Amino acid sequence: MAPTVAIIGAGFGGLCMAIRLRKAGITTFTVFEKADGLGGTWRDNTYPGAACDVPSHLYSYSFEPHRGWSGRYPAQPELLAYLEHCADKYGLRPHLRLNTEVTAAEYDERANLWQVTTAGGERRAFDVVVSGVGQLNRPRLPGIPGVETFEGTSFHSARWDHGHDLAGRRVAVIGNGSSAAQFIPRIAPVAGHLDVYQRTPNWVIPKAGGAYGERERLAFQHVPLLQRAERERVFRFVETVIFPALVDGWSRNLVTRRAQEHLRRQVKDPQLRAELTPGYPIGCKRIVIDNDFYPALTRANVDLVTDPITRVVPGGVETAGGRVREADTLIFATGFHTTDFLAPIEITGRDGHRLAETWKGGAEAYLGIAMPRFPNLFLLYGPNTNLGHNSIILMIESQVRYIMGCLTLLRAHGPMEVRQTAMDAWRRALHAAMERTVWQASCHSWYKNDAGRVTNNWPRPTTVYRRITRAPRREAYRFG
Ligand code: N01
Repeated sequence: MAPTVAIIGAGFGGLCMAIRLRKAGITTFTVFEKADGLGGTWRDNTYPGAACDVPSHLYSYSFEPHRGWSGRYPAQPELLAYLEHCADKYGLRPHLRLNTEVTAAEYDERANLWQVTTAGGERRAFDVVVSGVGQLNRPRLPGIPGVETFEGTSFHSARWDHGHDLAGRRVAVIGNGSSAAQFIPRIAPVAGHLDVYQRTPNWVIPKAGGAYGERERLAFQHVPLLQRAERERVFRFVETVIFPALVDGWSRNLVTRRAQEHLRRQVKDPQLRAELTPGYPIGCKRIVIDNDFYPALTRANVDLVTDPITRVVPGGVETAGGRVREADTLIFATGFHTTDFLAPIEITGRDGHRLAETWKGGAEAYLGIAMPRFPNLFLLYGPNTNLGHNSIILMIESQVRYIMGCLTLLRAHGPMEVRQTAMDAWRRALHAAMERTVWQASCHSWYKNDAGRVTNNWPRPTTVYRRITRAPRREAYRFG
């Protein structure tokens, strides 16, 4: 009999899992989604200019090429429409439970089942749980004193208030990561005045190419071979040019020079340029890929504020020295809770082991997918599977294929749990590879937990991950 599967999350990961199950003829699955629509991060992030800085042909499922991309980089509405199309084409709608937040999953050892609980109090039993909750799903507000006293309008970039008109207003943006870099150029021409509060400068490299011309669009639409060739070309470029910069000083120098040149070309004012020059090696934090951010900062109505913020006051933001800069609107582009992975879902495995407790020192999983003491629980985009250089869809597809292999094994041999020895060997290899990466350098990034351990990123080429997840090794698991 086919196993029953609970998939948590209807983003790129959860939907990919659902499609592969359907393709294998398994229909005994449910996709739980806390929001009122599918799409995950591409549903949540609707800020002006929201787009993907990974090329379109790589940022789609390999089995479902999208031939109508408007340009080299997909915009958020296109990505959301693509996922909606996939849900329709692969018959996922009847399996989707929207507005249904999973709050807990508890393993019942006697029955070898996961009891899944939702916020509405419903409890259902499944053989298998697959988490597709992502790494960037819970917005993080800065712990700046006085935020609650602000009298204007405030919101997080991932919860954009489209009902609030920014025209002519004094707008303050806190944060300058990839999200801020995308929306600042869009709101700067509209706002009366814009203050960008920068705690740490980011390295920025240019985005090559833009919208497709009619000929390119038609060519990709009608000649599938061209699209495959483009996908392969981009894949090779990021693996051979960008990835080495993360692990090798010489390659890093080349990319650093590209970023420095980009800054020199786009910012003429030496003081502003100095303020925008990072003091840590490129790649340590996620590199911003953008052509419009720097020019926006040079506008007459935009100020880059580098004085540390001391507090938010009812009428604006106070910086060191007591200066208050007035603001009508406060936008937090302050990122996400990234290192506590499945939280706040209460996951309890065998012998009452709580996942939150197991991960106290930092989240980890064998291949980023499975954990000892948590049988038949599999993770998509789990610990140490984020990329600093390529499309996450490649990692998700590898994981889904691996989990499909696990389902075949557990149908034949019963519930499966990764062995502690496999987990320990994995940890040693991972940490050894991690030692060589630039993420270990001294910088603060969302890739690391509070103790400074890199819990989010995969330290080797995508091709290596694809190879080692080709199929589960039986000896890494115990069954029954
Ligand atoms: O968030 P971030 P993001 N006081 O965490 C600052 C993906 N993404 O939403 O650097 C003052 O990068 C913080 O400062 P510092 C991508 O993986 C992908 O922009 O910590 N400032 C930083 O500047 C990306 O990396 C796309 O010193 C505070 C900013 O807030 C990830 O999402 C597009 C502060 C947070 O930056 C997250 O990006 C967009 C405080 N108390 C995003 N707290 C694609 O195109 C935080 N900051 C694929």
